Amino acid sequence: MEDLKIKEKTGRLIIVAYRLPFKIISENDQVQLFQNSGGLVSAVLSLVHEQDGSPFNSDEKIQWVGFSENSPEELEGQNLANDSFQAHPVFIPSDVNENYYEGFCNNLIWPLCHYFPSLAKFDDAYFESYQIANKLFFDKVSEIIQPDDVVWVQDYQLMLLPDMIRQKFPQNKIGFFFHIPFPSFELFRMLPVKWRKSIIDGILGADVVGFHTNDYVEYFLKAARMVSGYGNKLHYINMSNRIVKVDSFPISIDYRKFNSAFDLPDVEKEREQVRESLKEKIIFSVDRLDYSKGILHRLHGFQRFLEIYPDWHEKVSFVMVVVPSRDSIDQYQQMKSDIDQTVGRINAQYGTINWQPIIYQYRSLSFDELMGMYTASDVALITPVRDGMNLVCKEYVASRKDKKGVLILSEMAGAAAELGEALIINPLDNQDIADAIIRAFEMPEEEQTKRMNAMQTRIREYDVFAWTNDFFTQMIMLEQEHERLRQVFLTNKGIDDIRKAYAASSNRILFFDYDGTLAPIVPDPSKAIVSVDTKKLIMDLAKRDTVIIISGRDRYFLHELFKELPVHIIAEHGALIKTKDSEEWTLNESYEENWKESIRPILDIYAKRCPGAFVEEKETSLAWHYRTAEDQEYAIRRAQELIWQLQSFVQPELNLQIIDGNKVVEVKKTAFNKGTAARSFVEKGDYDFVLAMGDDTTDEDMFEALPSTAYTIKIGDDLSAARNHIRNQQEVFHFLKFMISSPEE
Ligand code: GDG
Repeated sequence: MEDLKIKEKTGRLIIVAYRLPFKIISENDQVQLFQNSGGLVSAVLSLVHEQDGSPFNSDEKIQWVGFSENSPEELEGQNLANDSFQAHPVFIPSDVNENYYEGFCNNLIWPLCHYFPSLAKFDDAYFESYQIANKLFFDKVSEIIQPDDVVWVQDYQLMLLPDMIRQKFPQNKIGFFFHIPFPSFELFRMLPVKWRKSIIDGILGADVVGFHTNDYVEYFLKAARMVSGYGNKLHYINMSNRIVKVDSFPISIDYRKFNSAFDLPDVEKEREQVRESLKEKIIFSVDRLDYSKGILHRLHGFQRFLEIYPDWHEKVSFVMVVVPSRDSIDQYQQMKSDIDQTVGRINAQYGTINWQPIIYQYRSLSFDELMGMYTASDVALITPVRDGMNLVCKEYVASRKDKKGVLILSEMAGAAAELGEALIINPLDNQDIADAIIRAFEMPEEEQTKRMNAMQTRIREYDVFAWTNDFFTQMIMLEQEHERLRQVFLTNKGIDDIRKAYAASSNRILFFDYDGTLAPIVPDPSKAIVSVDTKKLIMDLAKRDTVIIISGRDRYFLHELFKELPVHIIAEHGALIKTKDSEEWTLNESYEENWKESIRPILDIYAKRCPGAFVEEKETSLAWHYRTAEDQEYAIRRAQELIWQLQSFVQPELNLQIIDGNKVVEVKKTAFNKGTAARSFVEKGDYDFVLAMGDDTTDEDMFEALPSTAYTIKIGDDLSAARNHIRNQQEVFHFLKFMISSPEE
C-alpha cells in the first residue's frame, strides 16, 4: 500500500459539500463552530490526521467549502476554524438558493434519481440557479486552492463543479462522490438535453467518480456514452488527454463508534427504559421524512402483520421515528399528513386501552436515544422504496454488540447488495413485510447471531475509513496510470536518439498502421490512399528492414496498395496475415466462423435507421461505418447505442470484441488483435531495433504487446501506452525520412 501513496505530502484536502459540517453561532460579535459528528466528517479527519501514509499534509487543516445560512455581515472578519477544519462559507442569495436547492436539487434531481418522475418539476429558473450556485462554490474554491490540493466534491448539489475546477486548475486532483442512486438512462434522459449534457460533462471533470453500487456505475457509464459520446473500457472513460475512473465505493459507518456505544452508561440507561416501558417485541425504524424511505409502505406492511397474526396483538410495539426534513415542500407536507392519518387509523383499529401498536415520533433523537432504540429492538424495519445506500441499517447492525436482533431490509436500498444476511423484502409487497416480521420474531437466537456476525464482519472490514481510503487509493493509482500513459511528444533529441539507434542496429523490424499513420484520415475510407512519397519511403525501408503493414482493413484493399512492395501485411486487426514472399493469406488459427449471422441483423437495423451509415462484412469481422452518415451528431448517438446494445446483449461465450473505432463500430473475435499478431512476428526473429507507429485505439494492443525496448509512437495526443507521441499524420513521413538519414557524428 505504501508505494501507492503520493510521494510529497504537500497538498491539503478540500471538501466541497452543500453544507458546512458546523453550526455557526454568533454571539456578541464572536462566532463559535459546533462541529457535526457525521460519518464523512470523522472519515476525512482520520484520513488526514490519524492514519500512517496519509496522502495529505497533516499539518494543514481540512478546508471545507459549504453553504452558510449566516449572512456575510455576520461572519465578516471572523476566522472560521477549529483544530481540524477551516470553514469557507459560500453565501447564496435566498432567491437563488430557493430555485437551486429546493428547486433543482430537491424538486427535480432528488425525485428523478429516486424513481419518482411524476414528482419531478422542470423549470428553466431551476437550472439557471443551479449554474449560478455551482459557480458561487467554484469562486470560493478558486480563492483558496493551491497547486497540490486535492478537491473532493460531494453529491448531486454540485454536479457542475468538478469540470469548472478542471478547466481552471487542470493539474489539481479532483474526486466526486454521488450519494443518491444514479438512475437508469430511461429516467436520466428525461432531463432537457442541455441540462443532462452539462451534468455528465460537469461530473466527468473529476479524476475519480464514485457511486454506492455497481448498478449506479453502470447507469452512469451508459448516460456518459449516450449523452456525451464517451465510451468506457471497464471502469475507465478515456477523455483523450486524461482518464476518469468510475467505480463503486459503498459508503459505510464508523463501526467501532456504534459497536462500543453499546456499553456506554447513558445508552444502557436508555435501553433499559425502552425495554421496561414497551411490549415483549420491539420493532424500530428511523428515517428522515421522505417519500423515498417507504414510510407508508412500512405502515401498510405492519398493518398486514396485525391483520393476519392476531396472536401477536398486545405483544408488539412498533416505534417509528420520523425526523423532520424538507417540510416546507408541498409533497412532504402531504406525506406527513398521510403518515399521521395512517398511524392514527391503525392505532385506532387495533389498539386497546393497554396497548398502542405504533409509537410514532416526529422529531430527531439524541445519539444516546438512537443507540438505546437500536440496541433494545428485536427488529429494525428498513423499507425504502429507493435509497442510495441507507446508513441506518448499517448502524443497527454495528450497534448490536450482543449479536441479537434481526434486520429487515428493502431490496431497493443500496445496502441490500452488501447485507445479504438481512431478511430482504420488497417494500411494495405488504405480505412480504408481514411474513418477514413473523420470521424475525420466531428466529432462534443462534441464527440471529450467525446473521449478525456475518454482516458485522463485512461492515467492520469496510467501514467509513476504509471507504475514504479506498477512494483516495484509486485517485493515487489513477495518477500512476496517467503517469504511465502521459503524452511524451518526441523532441528533436528524442528523434535523433531513435535515428542513432536505427543506424547502430542491423536487424530491424518496423510496424506501421495504415489509416491515420501512413495515410490521412479522409471522409470516404476508399479514398484514403498513401502518398507516392510515403510509398517510396516504405519501399526504401523494406529493402533493408522487415516492414509490416498492420491494419484493420480487409486484405484486398491492402494487397492492392502494397502488392509491389516487399512488405508483410497483417489485415483485419491480426486475423489475416500474408508474408512478403508468399501470395497466400493465412487465417489466424484462433478464428472461428459462424458468429456473424447473429450480429449482422443488429448492425443492419442500425444502418437502416441512420441514413448514410453502412455495414461492411469483412472476412473475420463486421463493421458499422458512420463516417459517411448524413447527420453526424445523430450517427454518433446511434453508434453509442449500438455499442451499448452489443455489450449488453451479446452472449459472453461468443467471445466477441466490440471496437469503438474512428467513425466505425467493429465486431470481431477476441482471440487475436494487432498485439498478438505483432508479437508473433517479433518472436520469430532476433531483432535489435523494433519500431511501431499507430494512431488508433486498436494500435494500443500492439504498443502493449511489444517488448519494453521497442520504440512505440502514437500519432496524436490521446492517452496511449506508446512511449512517445508525434502530433499528426503529416509528421510521420518527415520522422521516417529523418530516421533513416545518416547521423552527422
Ligand atoms: C443520503 C442518501 C446514503 C437519522 N435520524 C436521526 C439520526 N439519523 C442519522 C442516521 C444516519 C443518517 O442520519 C441517515 O442516513 P441514511 O443513509 O439512512 O439516509 P439519508 O439522510 O437519506 O442520506 C443515503 C447517505 O446519503 C450517505 O451517502 O446512505 O442513501 O439518501 O446516520 O443515524 N441521527 C440521530 N438522531 C436521529 O433522529 N442522532
